[in-house]
Amino acid sequence: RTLIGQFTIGGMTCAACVNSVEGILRNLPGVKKAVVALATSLGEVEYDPRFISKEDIATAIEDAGFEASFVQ
Ligand code: 9UX
Repeated sequence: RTLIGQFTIGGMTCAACVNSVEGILRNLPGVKKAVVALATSLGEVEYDPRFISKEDIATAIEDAGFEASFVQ
């Protein structure tokens, strides 16, 4: 199973922030793909809901010092 989660990510100010958030996301269990865009503050994550929830993905972003909210 694969779901797509879209997040608005606050607090990213440079390209290294983007790499950092992508790295965090890609290392989470159940995350198959993660793309983060600095210009739009958007992150799109493909994940398997058997291993991780949208809420847990947002919490991981916040634990890294950024703000995360769900799109839609
Ligand atoms: Mo850039 Mo981001 O110098 O956590 S890495 S602001």
